[in-house]
Amino acid sequence: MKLKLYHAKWSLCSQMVRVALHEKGFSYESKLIKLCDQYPDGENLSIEYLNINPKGIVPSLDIDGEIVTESTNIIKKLNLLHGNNDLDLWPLNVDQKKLNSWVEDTTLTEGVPLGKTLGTAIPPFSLILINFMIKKYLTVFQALKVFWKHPLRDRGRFFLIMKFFNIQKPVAESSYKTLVKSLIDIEKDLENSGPYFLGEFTHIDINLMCCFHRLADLKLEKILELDDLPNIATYWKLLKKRESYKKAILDFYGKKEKGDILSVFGEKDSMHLKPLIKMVKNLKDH
Ligand SMILES: N[C@@H](CCC(=O)N[C@@H](CS)C(=O)NCC(=O)O)C(=O)O
Repeated sequence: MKLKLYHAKWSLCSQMVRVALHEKGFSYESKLIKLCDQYPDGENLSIEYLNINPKGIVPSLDIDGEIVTESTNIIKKLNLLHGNNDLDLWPLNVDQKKLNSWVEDTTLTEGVPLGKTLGTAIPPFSLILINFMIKKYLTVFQALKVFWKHPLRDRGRFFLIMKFFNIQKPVAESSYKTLVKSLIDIEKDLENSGPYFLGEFTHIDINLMCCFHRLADLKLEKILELDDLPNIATYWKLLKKRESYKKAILDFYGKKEKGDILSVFGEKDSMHLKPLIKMVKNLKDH
């Protein structure tokens, strides 16, 4: 069986699929796509890529000529195939309803308003970097081209606005509550399970590994290390120890990714860290 993954280095949904591929023990051909919000020559809007994924987003997986899109679909599909590792990401002995709803809530799903679920509450915090990259790498003409060409109209519009304005602060602030509530729910759920979210390692641990890692990228990792959320602190340490964390996430950071993060944050924490920690303390007692 031949697998070809179309993905981006710094893309949450691509990370999820790469972790799944690694965990299941699949080797694959890698086709890195330069995204239009990070590179002037956005390959995700090229005719070639739009023939693969008409929405112009990554990841997409070619399985022997069949194109599968949407990270959750891809991971579910991979789970039905046999890789070198005997690992079931959807084991029948775990609560399927819970697994399904948590996986849904930790995926970036079109149509779900930003900030409604954990999966859509994290991208607003990523905007600080996207805002920076659009301003740095795209000319006005290129930003207009993205606006014009992007099949997802809202994204094209969003990217164009970001060329001129810094919108990340208010958008991130509107996601505080969902992020904090989700962390408190995870903390409570871990109380009765462990070491992984539903006991054994499943699809939800992949999504949470990538969501938590994104918080670390955005200099919010301290929120995962609080005395108020001790189960999350232990769980996050465990996730980081998995080989897939290094091979499918960390190893994909090059000079550009590291440089952009450093340019935006320097050695400082995120401006959102303190208010978020305060909110954890307030909401945890209720
Ligand atoms: N629901 C999709 C979301 C995919 C998605 O939004 N991918 C982002 C990267 S994480 C992307 O391609 N962004 C580039 C763009 O929108 O132009 C999935 O889970 O695969």
